[in-house]
Amino acid sequence: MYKLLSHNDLDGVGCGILAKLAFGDQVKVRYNSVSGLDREVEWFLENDEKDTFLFITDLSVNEENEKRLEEFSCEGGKLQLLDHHKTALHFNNYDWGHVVVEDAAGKLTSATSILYDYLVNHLYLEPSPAIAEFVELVRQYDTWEWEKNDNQAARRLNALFYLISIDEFEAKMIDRLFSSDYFYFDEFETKILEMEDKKANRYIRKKKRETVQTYIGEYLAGIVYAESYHSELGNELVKEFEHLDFIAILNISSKRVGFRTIHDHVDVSEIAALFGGGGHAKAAGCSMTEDAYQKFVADTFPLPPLKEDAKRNRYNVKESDFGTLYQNHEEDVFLLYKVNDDRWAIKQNESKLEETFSSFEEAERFLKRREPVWLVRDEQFVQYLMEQIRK
Ligand SMILES: [Mn+2]
Repeated sequence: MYKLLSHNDLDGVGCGILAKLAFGDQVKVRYNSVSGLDREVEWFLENDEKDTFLFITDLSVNEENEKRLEEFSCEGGKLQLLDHHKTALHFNNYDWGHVVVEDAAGKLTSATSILYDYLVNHLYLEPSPAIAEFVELVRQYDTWEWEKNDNQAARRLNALFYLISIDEFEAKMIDRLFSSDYFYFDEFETKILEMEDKKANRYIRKKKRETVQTYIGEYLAGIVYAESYHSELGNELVKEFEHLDFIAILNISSKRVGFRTIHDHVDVSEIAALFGGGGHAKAAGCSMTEDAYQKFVADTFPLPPLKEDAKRNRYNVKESDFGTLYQNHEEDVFLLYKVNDDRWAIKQNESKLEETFSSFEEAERFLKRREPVWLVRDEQFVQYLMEQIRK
């Protein structure tokens, strides 16, 4: 018999699917959270048959279980830990540990891709184009390579994983990988994925209209409350409001804050660290401490939301010869216009601001960082120009 203990995300369940393709009903699979694995390992060591071959994938055990597993191995127990997290590299010191972060070709690995290679090399599993494609989608999702490659199939595979139960997902994938020459989404899945995309887009459009801006230290942040679609929402907001240094997504019910940026001058893991959190340079998070609550929630509560720039204008467009018109919540209007070949200026209502700028972008950035302003619609722009002529 075989037993596989794996993570309960797409990559972890990808491992379970491969194990079932290889070993059929000879393998028992259990999916765990990061914190739940150690209990399962203890249960295995105390209760399972001594000749059961244990696989641990996409997760690693604590120090105590590390020792107990080494004892188990020395006493003739069969086990294999396969992982791709940097923090697990020390398991390579054991005969039963195999941790690879990057493969020989320099590609980032996932637990599913490592287990696939392992099963094929040990002749437990016949390789096939359908399985290889599935493994590659999981790998791209888990390593975030899908974003760079705009691999929508990888994104959709993960979305499907969360739309149906793990049991259903497993059964569908096993059946498909077993019987098909290539990987595909069936008609029903395509339909629910389309609906899910539409729902996400509606949610994100609504959230764009609820974002406020404020300074957090020296950085200008966009702040929004959201419980779902965090990564898609973060991506959309950083693109829509380019003048912001980063986006903070507040989840009040889980008392978490997520940070996202695309700008190289900001490292959001440093911002998260100010509130006891951490992460990567472009995406990070922290718990909602009292300090974070004060800055992100209490202090920003009275602020009016940002408005999106008018999108379908023909006349009031950036760098127009007549100038470009913006407005704030107090109904002040701002005309951004070219003074001469290389200077740009801003007129607030009837008075010109002192500052001048070397480019349109610089002037717009200055304006948008000072307070929420948005590009007004054509009708308002034309009316404004007519009034100016009358004067
Ligand atoms: Mn993984």
